[in-house]
Amino acid sequence: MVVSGSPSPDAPESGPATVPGLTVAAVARRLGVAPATLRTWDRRYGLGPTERTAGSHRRYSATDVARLDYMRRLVNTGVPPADAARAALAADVAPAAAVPGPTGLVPPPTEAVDADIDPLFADVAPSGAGAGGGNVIPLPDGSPAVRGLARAAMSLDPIACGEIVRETLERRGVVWTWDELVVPVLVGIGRRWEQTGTGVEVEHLLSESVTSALTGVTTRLRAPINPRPVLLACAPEEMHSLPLFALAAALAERRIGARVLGARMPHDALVAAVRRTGPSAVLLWSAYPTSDGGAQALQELPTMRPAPVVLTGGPGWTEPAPPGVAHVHDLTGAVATIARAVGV
Ligand code: B12
Repeated sequence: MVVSGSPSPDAPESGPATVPGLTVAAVARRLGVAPATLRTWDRRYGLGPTERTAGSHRRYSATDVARLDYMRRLVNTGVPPADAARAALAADVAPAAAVPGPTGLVPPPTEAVDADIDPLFADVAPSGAGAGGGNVIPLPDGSPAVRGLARAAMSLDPIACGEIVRETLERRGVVWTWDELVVPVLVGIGRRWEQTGTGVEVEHLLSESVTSALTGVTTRLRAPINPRPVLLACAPEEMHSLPLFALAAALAERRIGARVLGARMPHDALVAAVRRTGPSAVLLWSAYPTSDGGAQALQELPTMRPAPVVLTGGPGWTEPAPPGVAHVHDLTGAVATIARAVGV
């Protein structure tokens, strides 16, 4: 089987449609992998450059690049490097095209690491590691898939992030993907930010990739079973909308239609949305405690019959829930409570 590259697997390796011999730096830029990682893969697994220039410099051929790209994708999905290398060496790859792929835009991670430590793997702390300084995302007990997603996020590779999350959504469903794959990486990234003040770009890129994968699940729902919608919104100053997309996708799997009103929902806009849609349930998310936490909005919701079930979610709700409001603690609980509210 031909696993990637140009449509013509038989194309000559140095023809105009393929990559001429590339240096390690050029391949690193193209794949978004640090040069030291490529040298390690060469030394450890024999995935090195096979071309030589007249001056006897080693250069990567188009097929070498395609093999490395295949290896990188496997590693990003959590396959152990030695297994990924074996598969890449055995694969019938098509030579990589000369035009840089989207990953060609990704700059390699910094090389400021011990040459013997593969920086791709140094990006992600080994199981049981505590601190999250420098290039490390702390992932105590991270599974291979969690480590793969963390690596893809640290490489700022939206294609790999999207692939990993979408594949897991297909295989395991929304709740498992959110609880076991996405949240551990988000928590690790948050901890790293707390300790080093760095990584907001990683946070943004991963949030966008996850949101888009979850929206893919939500938009598949064409005929919701609930005539009155579920409204999901963030408290007025709240930007952490991601859990709302996870909840909407998990509800969509149960054919419950929800409308995500997104980040920073002003009080009066929420009130207007409730009045206009007559929802069966309203959930207000707050991750970051603010002065009013959005409780004011909940007290100002219009009275209607039947009244919507009103819920709060997220660690930003530090005060007890106002009367008539229930707090949900996790995704499974939120889905179950809302399913009851819509009568399924
Ligand atoms: C992604 C992210 C962002 C993104 C949000 C993008 C988006 N579209 O959502 C951006 C970059 C915008 C952002 C901004 C900021 N962020 Co931010 N962010 C995060 C991060 C990494 C993940 C958030 C997330 O979705 N977490 C997953 C959720 C679910 O985690 P959780 O709520 O803790 O989960 C618990 C429960 O809620 C429950 N649960 C889990 N899933 C679900 C689902 C449902 C439906 C329910 C009901 C419950 C539930 O289980 C968990 C255990 O109890 C967190 C790190 C973290 N630990 O969460 C920081 C974090 C939330 N951010 C933080 C901060 C400080 C900020 C900023 C102020 C500064 C900054 N980092 O730039 C700004 C502005 C925030 C604002 N005004 O709202 C802090 C908050 C600290 C605090 N609570 O006081 C955190 C915790 C990072 C940290 N370690 O310090 N952030």
